[in-house]
Amino acid sequence: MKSFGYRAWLQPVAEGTKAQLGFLPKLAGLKGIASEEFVHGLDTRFGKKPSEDGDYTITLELAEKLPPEGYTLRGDLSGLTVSGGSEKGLLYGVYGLLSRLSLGEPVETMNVKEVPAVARRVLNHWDNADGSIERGYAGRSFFFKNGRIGYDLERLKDYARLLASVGINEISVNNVNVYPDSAQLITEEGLPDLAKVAEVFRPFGIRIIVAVHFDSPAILGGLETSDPTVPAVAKYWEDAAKRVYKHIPDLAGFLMKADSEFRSGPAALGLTQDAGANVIAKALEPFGGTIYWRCFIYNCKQDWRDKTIDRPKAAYNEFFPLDGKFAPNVILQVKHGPSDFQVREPNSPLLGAMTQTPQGLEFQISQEYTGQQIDLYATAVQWEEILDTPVTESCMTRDLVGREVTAMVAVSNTGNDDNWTGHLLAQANLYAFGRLAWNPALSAEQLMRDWVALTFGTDPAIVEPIANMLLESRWVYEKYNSPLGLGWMVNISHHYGPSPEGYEYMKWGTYHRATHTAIGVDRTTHGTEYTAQYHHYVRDLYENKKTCPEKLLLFFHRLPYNYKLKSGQTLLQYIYDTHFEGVEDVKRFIATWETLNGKIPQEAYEAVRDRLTRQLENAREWRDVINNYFYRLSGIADEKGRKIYA
Ligand code: GCV
Repeated sequence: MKSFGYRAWLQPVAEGTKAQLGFLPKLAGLKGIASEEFVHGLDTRFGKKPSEDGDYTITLELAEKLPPEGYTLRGDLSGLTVSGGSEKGLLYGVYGLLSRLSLGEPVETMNVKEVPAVARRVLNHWDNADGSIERGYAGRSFFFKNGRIGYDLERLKDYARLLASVGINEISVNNVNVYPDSAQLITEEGLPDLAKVAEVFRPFGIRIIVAVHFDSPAILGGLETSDPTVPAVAKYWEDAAKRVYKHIPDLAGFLMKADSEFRSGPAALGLTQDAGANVIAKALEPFGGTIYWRCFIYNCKQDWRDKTIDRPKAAYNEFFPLDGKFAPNVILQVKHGPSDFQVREPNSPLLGAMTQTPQGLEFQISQEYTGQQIDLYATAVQWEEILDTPVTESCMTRDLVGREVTAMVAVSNTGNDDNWTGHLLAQANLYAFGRLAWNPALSAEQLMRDWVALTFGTDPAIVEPIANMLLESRWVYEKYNSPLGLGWMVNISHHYGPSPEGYEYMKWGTYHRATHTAIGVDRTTHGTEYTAQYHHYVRDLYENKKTCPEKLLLFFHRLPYNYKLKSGQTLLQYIYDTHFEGVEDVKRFIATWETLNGKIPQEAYEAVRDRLTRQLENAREWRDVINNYFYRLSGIADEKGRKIYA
């Protein structure tokens, strides 16, 4: 019997909830993975098996008029038909039906049509061949062991089901920081093992991507250079593509982190990024493969004294001039913000700017800067805000999805912890990413409610408190974290807990430049001119302190501590207040959670309570370190006289 956490959102429905299946299904139509998954789902969720004597017929059929991944669910009193545009669409239809049944939707009136907004719904794993996971907070890798691919087949299959059930259809398994061991994945020695992984995921409609090393031609091919303009290098990539596709004919493509954080790349050779991307694209093209080329490029050897460089400007400067120069099978993978997955930052100015180049919008499900799966943090709330951000006066970021944004990508938060994600409630983030990639119009509220109901049952006395905690969690975390879009006040390297000046004198380009009177970097056209990278409508919003969203004030402006916010609070008082509040909010979360004792499985209750207790410690630490830091610098006391440990 699998544990509660392991089953994630594919739980048996709770006894006595309205979701109990009121009929005995008879299964008709197409046989294959979709029918197998339907039988599996009925059994594990409802303890029922379809029977010839069933009193309600579920028919599975293909319908050519639907897009391949689309499906319909049409039910009436006599039965329900799941139609899929292909076997894959049918599989999604079955998962869609099973979740609706778990949520208690009546079959007789079911009338649903679903088509994904983007063709590529991608998870990047940052797993290393030695079994460690970069920025992983849920144990070790379940893809790799001891320098090579190594997995538990049943677990991998269960993972494939979990991902497919929310529509994820491509995964990279190895870290974008490709080390020598995982560079080997595209060699004759490495490929048979990778092909076996692809085999596990294939029936679930999930294709594999491999992260490749820019220097593969030299490291693996024995060439003297990896310069993509050298014909032998282009030939190396052609041969590599042939080799890889011989083993994995449906490989989705390659993923590249070049010229970033000490990785080699075209810029290091005096070339532009298209020179590298297009050579690999050409090699992959005959096989229908795509090269995902990451835009996370900046100077990571900056001198903090040098104010002429502003890190958030880097990706746009590197890539915008190249718009239109990339081969059609290049997807530029853009992190949602210009910094690096901070708790609050504006959207990347590349989003919406490049109209001639397909882009992948990259999120981080793994909570590197957002509590590391110890603190509660519903990423869906942040993603909703990101998608709700204007690109021009008439276009929201959400509108780009399915247009320039042809892939939704996220860094996975899973590992071999029994419950997959360390913090049980962090499963909600993986679930939400899949569904949001399928349909970016879904609200965080809907996603959180559905996840809670599928996981813990549909009883409102359980759904309401947990969904509300999740929906509040982003703001609560932000309250005790680095304020108003400053970012980065984290402990160096591991990035958990506060260190207000941890990165201040380092080479990474992340400075807030606090003095005793003011803090922040002026990124307006009077300062670093970062704002000029946006469409003028958005630029004007951010330029002006009065129209700049207040939660981003210190990202865009340098301000004195006594600057008055719209609430009438000074900037500094706002910082004190939010930091005190954040801790109280976490205490409230714990109290709310304690009301669930006895109402949800004990294992889940205790595991989450334990994480919340650790979160409280972290929140206290943040509150006291940040408040103390600002008090020492400014000498301005808290108006409410609370303890600042000065
Ligand atoms: C995989 C940040 C993280 C790195 C990560 C990098 C990236 O800098 O701290 O661990 O490397 O982003 O996205 O490539």
